Amino acid sequence: MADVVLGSQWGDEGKGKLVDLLCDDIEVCARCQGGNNAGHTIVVGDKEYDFHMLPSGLVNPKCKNLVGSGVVVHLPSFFEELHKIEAQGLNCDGRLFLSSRAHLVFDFHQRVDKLREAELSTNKKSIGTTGKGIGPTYATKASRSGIRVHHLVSDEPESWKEFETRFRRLVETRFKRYGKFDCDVEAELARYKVLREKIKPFVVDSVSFIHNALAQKKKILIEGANAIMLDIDFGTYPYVTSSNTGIGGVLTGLGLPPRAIRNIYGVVKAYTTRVGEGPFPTEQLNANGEALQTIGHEYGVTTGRKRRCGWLDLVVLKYSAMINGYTSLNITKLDVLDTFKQIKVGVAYKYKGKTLESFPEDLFLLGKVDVEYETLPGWDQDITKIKNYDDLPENAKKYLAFIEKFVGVPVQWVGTGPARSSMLEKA
Ligand code: 2SA
Ligand code: GDP
Ligand code: MG
Repeated sequence: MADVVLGSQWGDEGKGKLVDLLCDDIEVCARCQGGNNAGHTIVVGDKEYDFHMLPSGLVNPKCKNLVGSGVVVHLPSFFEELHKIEAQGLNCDGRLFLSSRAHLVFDFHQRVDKLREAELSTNKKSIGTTGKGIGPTYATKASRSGIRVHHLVSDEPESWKEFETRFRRLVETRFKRYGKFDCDVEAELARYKVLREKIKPFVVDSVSFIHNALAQKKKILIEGANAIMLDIDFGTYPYVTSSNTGIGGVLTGLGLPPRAIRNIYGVVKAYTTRVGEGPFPTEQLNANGEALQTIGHEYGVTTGRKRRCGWLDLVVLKYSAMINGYTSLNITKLDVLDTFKQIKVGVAYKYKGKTLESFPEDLFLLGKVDVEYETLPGWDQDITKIKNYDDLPENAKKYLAFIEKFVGVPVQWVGTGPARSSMLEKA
């Protein structure tokens, strides 16, 4: 059976840390969607690892790691990330696998990502992407003109020909759309001939890989990237990423049947953050938001951008729990709230005096809602040294109980600091 870790807000909830904790006991860790736009910081002892596209299970020397078919992969970044974590002392030999069905991200996709953002910015409508070529690659995938890993590595002579033809056509059509930008097609093709040999040992049929693991009753953990409010279907479209970041993407990105899923862990930051543009109803453009940003060290792991900050939004969380069906929650970064005398949580959206039933799809409407808040007392105490859930201050426990009751999903873990040891499990 497979357990799943998913982001329940706009990302950066601390999924990597939970994956790392669970991986002590895990035999296979898999990524199912997204690309190197994701960023997970994992702190183990005095070492800090930044993962982007590779599964966080690499931190556990016994764990095998799969980059699934739903992931989009920029091969130069794949190797860069791998070399970086290896230089930090992780031995990844024979433990990292890449799906032959995954789509490739090329430099030109990244150029197009930035050109499109620049174009949108003239109308103040840019998405605030990471510039990693994620949207343009999923667009070529959906339009059936994409290039997959097997096109590159197959020994069938027609495959390389197909790779080359597709590559030339893709660049040509982008030149037509965006004007001629810097892209040396011949040099790129030569570069990919080298990368072809380098990537070959990592490539597997991921469907067989994951189903063999299931048949052998291996413990599997699936690591979601980004989060449900950035989901292409259920997020704040168009201010979203280009994959299904919820439970749907887990199934389609790995070829897993629903009944293979056991636990679905929703990771919830004790407040809310968002990077990039787009609506954020509980955002605090004031001293509270600044305090959350500073105390929480809220900077993007991939781009270094400041994350926007605000109070916990339970309307979002309830919507998120409906879609993903969490079996339990991991509330992270509770320690960041330690110094707040009062803590607010968004409990309803009101429009024209009426409470909305769910999270609205129409961003114009969303922009006009009034958020109704509940104010809870803070605990005004350092919780970072606490080792047991029961020893948390009463008001912290009340805060957690409030979330649990509102969302109807039990809290299983609470994060009280960045380290692996700073995670309290509720008995
Ligand atoms: P993209 O690049 O096409 O996926 O961007 C589309 C939107 O998705 C948001 N997005 C993210 N939001 C939070 N964290 C992400 N990962 C990095 C991190 C972000 C960083 O872990 O810190 O370093 O800036 C991530 N990736 C994509 C993005 O901001 C757009 O709103
Ligand atoms: P992810 O994308 O969901 O894996 O999250 P990120 O790694 O992008 O961002 C979460 C950040 O919060 C990282 O820097 C973590 O080290 C840190 N973090 C995780 N859990 C906690 C916690 O409970 N308390 C504190 N203070 N930091 C945490
Ligand atoms: Mg992140």
